[in-house]
Amino acid sequence: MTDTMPAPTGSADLGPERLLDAYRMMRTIREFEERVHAEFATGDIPGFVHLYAGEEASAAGVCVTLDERDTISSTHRGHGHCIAKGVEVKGMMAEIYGRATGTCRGKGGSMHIADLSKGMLGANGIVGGGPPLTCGTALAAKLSGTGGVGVTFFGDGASNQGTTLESMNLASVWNLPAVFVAENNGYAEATASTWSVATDNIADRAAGFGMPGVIVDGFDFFAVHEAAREAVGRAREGGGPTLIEVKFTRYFGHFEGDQQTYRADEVADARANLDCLKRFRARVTQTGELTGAQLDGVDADVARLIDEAVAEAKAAPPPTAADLETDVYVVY
Ligand SMILES: Cc1ncc(C[n+]2csc(CCOP(=O)(O)OP(=O)(O)O)c2C)c(N)n1
Repeated sequence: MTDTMPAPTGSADLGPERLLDAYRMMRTIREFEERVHAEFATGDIPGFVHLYAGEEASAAGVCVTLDERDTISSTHRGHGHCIAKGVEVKGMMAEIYGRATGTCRGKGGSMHIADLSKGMLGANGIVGGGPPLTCGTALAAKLSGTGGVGVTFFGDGASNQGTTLESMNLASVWNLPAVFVAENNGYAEATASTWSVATDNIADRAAGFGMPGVIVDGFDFFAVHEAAREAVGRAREGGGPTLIEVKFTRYFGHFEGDQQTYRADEVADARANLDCLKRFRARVTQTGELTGAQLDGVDADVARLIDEAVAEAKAAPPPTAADLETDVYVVY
């Protein structure tokens, strides 16, 4: 931790085992994204890829509070959400390579990874597509009394979409067990959120929908977790929805290939001074909740896992022409 790096705030109350799980989630996301960044540059990965590096504390801080009753909906920048909700990493990598062994048998690609068995409703190429899905699963959980909570992650750009605003209204009117997580990374493609969002903070809009709104430092796992634990707990107990605004910086361009002419280099500073993984490590080793050796062990496991995932994805077969007619309709 550097002198300028703010100390993480918020209490974890997770215990060493779940703290290690949270660290593994964040490290896996980071390693996955750094590797996809490098592999995409070789030209082997088809389609568009939007990377989540820098934003790990949001997915992990929220998802570590969830269980198998709960669902999440995601965005075009969805790899981190998938990993945090437990989607299998090798299947995800194969999906991104368009292989038949992928999570969606190579038919979805980066922007459409879904695994309903894990409560992951899908990454989503439609900006603002996730919140209405979460209203649906939250309503289903409420009516069937499962105690489940629906969480939707969406960007600052998506926060301006009618679907998102309508969903927040509906969730409040129907008192749904839902949590709205606005991931404000400062830009929608090249448009600054300070320009496109009419209020100073996205969370300020919560009052207009009759729900609590909270702003958290998105580089601080513990701050995100504390806000998420409270929001998820309230939703589970019938207290209705919450809007959490998570503020941070994405480490890569909007998509792979983005020249990023619209922003000054805010990334070097964030990586050096704000990074969620560095701050997590500093906090848990200072408090003695975890040791550096435990964290190093996770780093080594994750590096091996991602190496294997890439090698297996590259060696896997693509879908065949016959696969075109399968998985077209889903029966629930
Ligand atoms: C309905 C719709 N409009 C426009 C687009 C094109 N588009 C893809 S990503 C994006 C920006 C989204 O920004 P934000 O919600 O802030 O998410 P971020 O990329 O910053 O994670 C846009 C406009 C789209 N995919 N869907």
